[in-house]
Amino acid sequence: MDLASLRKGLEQHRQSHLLQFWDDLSSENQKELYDDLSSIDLDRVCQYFGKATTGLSEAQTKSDERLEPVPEKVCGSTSRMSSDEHKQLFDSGLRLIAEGKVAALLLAGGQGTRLGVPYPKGMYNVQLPSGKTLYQLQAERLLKLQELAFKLTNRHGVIPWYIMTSEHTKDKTVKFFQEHSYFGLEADNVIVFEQHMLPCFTFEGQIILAGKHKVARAPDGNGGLYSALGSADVIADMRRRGVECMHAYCVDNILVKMADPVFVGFCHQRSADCGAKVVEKAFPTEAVGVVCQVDGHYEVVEYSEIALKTAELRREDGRLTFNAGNICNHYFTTDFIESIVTEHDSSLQHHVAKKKIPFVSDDGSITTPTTPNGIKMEKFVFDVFQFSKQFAVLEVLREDEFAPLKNGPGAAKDTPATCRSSLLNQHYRWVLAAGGKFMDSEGSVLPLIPARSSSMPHTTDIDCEVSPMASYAGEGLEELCANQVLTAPIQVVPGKIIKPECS
Ligand code: UD2
Repeated sequence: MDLASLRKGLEQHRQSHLLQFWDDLSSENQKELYDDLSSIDLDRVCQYFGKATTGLSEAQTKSDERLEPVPEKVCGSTSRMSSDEHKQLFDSGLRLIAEGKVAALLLAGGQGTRLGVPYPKGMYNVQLPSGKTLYQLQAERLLKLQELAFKLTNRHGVIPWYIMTSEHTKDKTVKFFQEHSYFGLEADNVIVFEQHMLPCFTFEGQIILAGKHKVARAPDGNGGLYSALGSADVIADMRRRGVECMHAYCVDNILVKMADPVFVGFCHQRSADCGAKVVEKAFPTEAVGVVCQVDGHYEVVEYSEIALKTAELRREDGRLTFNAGNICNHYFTTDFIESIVTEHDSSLQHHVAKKKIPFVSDDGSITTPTTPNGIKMEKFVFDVFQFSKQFAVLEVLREDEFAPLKNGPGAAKDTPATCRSSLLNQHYRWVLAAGGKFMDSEGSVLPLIPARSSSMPHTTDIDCEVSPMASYAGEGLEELCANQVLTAPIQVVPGKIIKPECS
C-alpha cells in the first residue's frame, strides 16, 4: 500500500476526509479502504461532479426557451393506424425476429429505492393469480414472440436478451434466472452484464463515506448503458449473432411489449437509427420525461429538469404542448449503439439526482438522512437521441403499454396494486375482444366496462390473467374464448382456460 501517494492525491482533490477514520481501522479494513479509494479515478469523477453541477442550471434555463414539440413527420400512432397497417408492421417485425436481427435490452441496474425491496425489481411479484414475477412475464413474452415469428416464417429466430444489472442487482438476478431455468429460454441467449458505479458527493463536492472504510457509491444511471456495453464487449456479441436492432426498456413496466414487432417494424420501415415509444402525458407534473426537440436535436427533457411553466403549456385544442410522454421504450440500431459507444459516450454529461445518502458521521455512527444530503450522478439512456440522424416516435395507448411499478404498496400511484389492475384489465379486454363474456357469481353478465359495485367496493379488477405463452398482445385467443361465458377468476394458458387453484 502506498498510503503517502494516496493521501497526496486525495489532498489535491480536496478529499482528505476520506481517510479520517484510518487510524481506527483494523489492518484488514485499512486494506479494503485503500483498495476502494485507489479504484477511484479522482480526476475523472471530480470533473464529472463539476460539469454536472454547473451544467444543471444552465441546461434547464436554456432548454426551456429552446424546446419544441416533436415534428409530426417523425410520428406514428398505434391508435390512429388502420388494422391493415398494424398487421403489416407486426408481421414485418416478426420477420426481423425470425431472421435473428432483433434483441431485447433490459435496463435493470436501478436500486429501486422508491419500491423499497432488498432485491431486484424484476423479481417482484405483484400478486397476479399466476404469481409470476416481472422477470418471468418478460421471459415468456420473448418465448411467445419467437413462436409467433416461427409460425409466420417457418424460421427459428432467437431474440437475445441483454440484461444490464449493477452491483446491487447482478448476483441476485443471475441466481434467480438460474433457479428458474431461465423460464424456458436458453441460458446462452440471456446475457447479463454490469454497469459501473460512481461515488456519491455532498452538495459541496466531497465524496461521501458510507462507512468508516467504505465509499458511498451508486450506479451511474441507465445511460451508464453505453460505457457498460463497451467494457463488457456486448456489441461484439450482438455482431456475432447478427443483431441489427434492439428494443431497450425499463424493468418496471408490467405491460412492456418486449421487442414489440409493431415498434420494431415501424422504426425499421422508416430506416430510423433511434426511436422512442411515447404515451400522451396525463398531466403537467406526471413523472415522465417528454420527447421533444432542443435546438433541432431530439432529446428527452426529464421530469426533474423541466420547468413547471413549460410543462404546463397547452395547445389551442387544450392538449399539453409537450405531451410526448417518455415510457423508457427505445429502439436503436446496432450501428447507432456502436457509434455511441465508440464516439459519443465520453461527451455525455451526468445529471444530478439529489438523494438521501446514508453516511458515517464524525463520531463513526451511520446516519440515514430524512432529507436529501447529497447527489448521485447519472447519465440517462435517452441522452443519445441528439445523435440520431433518422428519428422515429410511435405513440401508443397507455392502457395497453404503460403501467410502471415505482412505489410500494399503499402509495398513491404506480404501486403493485395498480400494476396488477392494469394487467388484469388488459387481459379482460383481450378475452372480451376474442368473443368471451364474463358473468358474476349470481349469473348476471358483467358489463364491458366493469364499475365499482357494492359487492366489489374496493376493486374493479376481474381476475382474468392471460399467460404470455397463450398470447403476446391479445392475438390468437378466439379459438379458446369465443362464445365462452366465464366466471372469474380464470387463467388463460396455452390451449385451455383454467381456474387459478387448478394451475
Ligand atoms: C424513467 C425515465 C422517465 C420516464 C419513466 C417512466 C429515464 C432516465 N427516465 O424515469 O423519463 O420515462 O422512467 O417510467 O430513463 N436503471 C438502471 N441503472 C441505473 C438507474 C436506473 O439500469 O443506474 C434502470 C432501472 O432499473 C429502470 C430504468 O432504468 O429499469 C428506469 O429507472 P428509474 O425507475 O429510476 O427511472 P424513472 O422512473 O425516474
